[in-house]
Amino acid sequence: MKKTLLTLALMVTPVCAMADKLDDLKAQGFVRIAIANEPPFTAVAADGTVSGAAPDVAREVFKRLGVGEVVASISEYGAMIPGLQAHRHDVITAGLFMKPERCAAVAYSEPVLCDAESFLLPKGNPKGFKSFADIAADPTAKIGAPGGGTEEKLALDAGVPRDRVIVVPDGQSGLKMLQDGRIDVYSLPILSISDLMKKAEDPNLEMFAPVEGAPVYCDGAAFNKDDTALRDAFDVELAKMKESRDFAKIIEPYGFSAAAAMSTSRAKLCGE
Ligand code: 6CS
Repeated sequence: MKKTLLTLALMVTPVCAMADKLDDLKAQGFVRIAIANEPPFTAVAADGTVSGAAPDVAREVFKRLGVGEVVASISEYGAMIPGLQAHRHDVITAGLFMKPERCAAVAYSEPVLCDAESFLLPKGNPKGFKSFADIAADPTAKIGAPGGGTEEKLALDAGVPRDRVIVVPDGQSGLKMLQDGRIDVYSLPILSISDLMKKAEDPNLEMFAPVEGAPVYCDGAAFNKDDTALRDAFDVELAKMKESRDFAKIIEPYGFSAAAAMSTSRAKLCGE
């Protein structure tokens, strides 16, 4: 008898866990998302309106789960996972690319936004930078990249010394630092650099993409490891949206490819 009760208790716990967290969010009326404000992945307008492909997908998924609003807080990429683990937000929806070391720390959804890497450079690419290794090989070159971000790690892993990898808080700062000659190259995903160039309208700049030797990355919504049941509920709705093309209708106007996200999986991207 006792064994049966214990088995029953273990069987219902996961459902209760999801029910508790999702019920909490429903009762709260909103879900707290971490974003970076890096268009077109994430964007915050002057009036505080939150958009961008990642928050738009999350807003629609959570609406279908019965949570009507998203409340966003801007965070540096390197601070997003610690913030999630400290329960300062409920989910990261920011283009936080899936990589094994991150997959070990959070519970990712299935893939949402995929992109390759790029360099923003002076016109003519005078130093001929095509890869992070090229930057490492030039002892005078300084590269700007987001703190705790993928491009910072790619530069360090390619052998660029720490003092030549400059942490840049946001796109506008990176653009200005490049224009002022304080860095020789600024690296972000292709769509982010494209957005910056479009807005800068600066004929003295050019983009090199895709960066040679850097993979195509995809993000997912990143949940606390304790919230895998909520993550699974998110994935059910995401899969329905992918199937019905509602997913494509949200992300493709931003320049992202639904097919790219649907051609891969969390298991592959996390190296499971
Ligand atoms: O996941 C990351 O680390 C990268 N993701 C985006 C969308 N921009 C830069 C950042 O390094």
